Amino acid sequence: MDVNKIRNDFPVLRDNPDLHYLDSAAMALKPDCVIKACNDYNSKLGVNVHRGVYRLSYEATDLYEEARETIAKFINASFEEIVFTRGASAALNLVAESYGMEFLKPGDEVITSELEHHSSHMPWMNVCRKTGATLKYVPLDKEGRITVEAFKSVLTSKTKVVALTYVSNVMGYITPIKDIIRLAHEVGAVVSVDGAQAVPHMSIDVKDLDCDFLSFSGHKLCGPTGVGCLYGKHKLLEMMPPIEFGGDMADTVTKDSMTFKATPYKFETGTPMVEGVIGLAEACKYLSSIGLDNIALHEKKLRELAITELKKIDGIKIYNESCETGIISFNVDGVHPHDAASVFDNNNVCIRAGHHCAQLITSWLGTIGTVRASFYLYNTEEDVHKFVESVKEAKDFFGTF
Ligand code: C6P
Repeated sequence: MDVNKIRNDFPVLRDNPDLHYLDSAAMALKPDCVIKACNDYNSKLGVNVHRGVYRLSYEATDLYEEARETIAKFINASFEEIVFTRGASAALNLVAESYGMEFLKPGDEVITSELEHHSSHMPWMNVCRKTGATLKYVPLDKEGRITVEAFKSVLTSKTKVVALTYVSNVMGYITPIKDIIRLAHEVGAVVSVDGAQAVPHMSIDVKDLDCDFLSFSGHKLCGPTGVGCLYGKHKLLEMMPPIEFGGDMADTVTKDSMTFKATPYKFETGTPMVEGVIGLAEACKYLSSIGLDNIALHEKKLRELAITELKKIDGIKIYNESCETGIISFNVDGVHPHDAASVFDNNNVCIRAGHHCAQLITSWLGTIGTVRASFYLYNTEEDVHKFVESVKEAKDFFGTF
């Protein structure tokens, strides 16, 4: 992997050579090809899809639907199993609002965990309250991981839904999701996987995983904002009712009846985010051309270097030392994560601080928040050194108070 060549694909990095962007878990930067694909659609077409009876609209529709094919291939899904949403949050909510509200009843159980992002956990808390189903949590092990053994301890014949993250946005741990899916299927439960932090960083094959649903966002995989995907097994999507009604998803409407288009269109109400979808497909092609396995290895190497260097500094609490992806969550002893973050900003190091929309795990860790650095394909060893230097500065500066 030629990181310098890759960096040259990203205008933000070209224009800001001193920038150390370590916040890709929040949002990845966008390469030229993605920006160009969005611009090309806007400048050469810029018209609606599925509606116009004219050449430009047919062309836009073709691009939009070809993008669905590309994104489906990216995770080894079928065309009709890809529903476009505003992002991972909207996709995760769609599963809960549609599948959960339709099929859960009092006495049923939903399994989730304290590692979840709010967008994975809260929709099920809401649906359980409304349906009378019970929400259960996989006990985390001492490192804060979901293990297969712990999952077995909460799985029962009453389990109907399992909603778990594939990769935690705070701890970066990879959930043993394939084994969990197999066990969940043995009791007839469906599994909704939050893939927001997984799909951008590792090869995903939904058929091999056998997951029922997988949600992810475009902006974390070098794509545009405001677009994401719900993968759902076709037979499940067919059984599920739409949760939004209106333009484009309707088939026949009379004063007292309505029918809907086939899956996936019945879930895509209104004018879609056409440029977002086209840009997202381009991002999938871009990442595939570099290789997801190469990207994962690169992130791991940078993370290992960072951990080795961080461990040389006294007074740093690393919460996820054994993590296998590119995320480091830590605190400088006695320093509020936001105070520490201000030092990073002064050094042009972009990191995130706080609870990362995952309050269950921050309270499990016994803290108000963490400082989080996250690596991606365009990061370098120099980024790591500047980051470690900033940690030292934060410690020296605030440690004197
Ligand atoms: N995590 C982070 O900085 P949206 O915002 O809908 O694109 O993605 C929601 C989401 C769902 N699951 C996980 C595991 C996530 O990490 C995120 C987004 C960002 O960690 C913003 S809070």
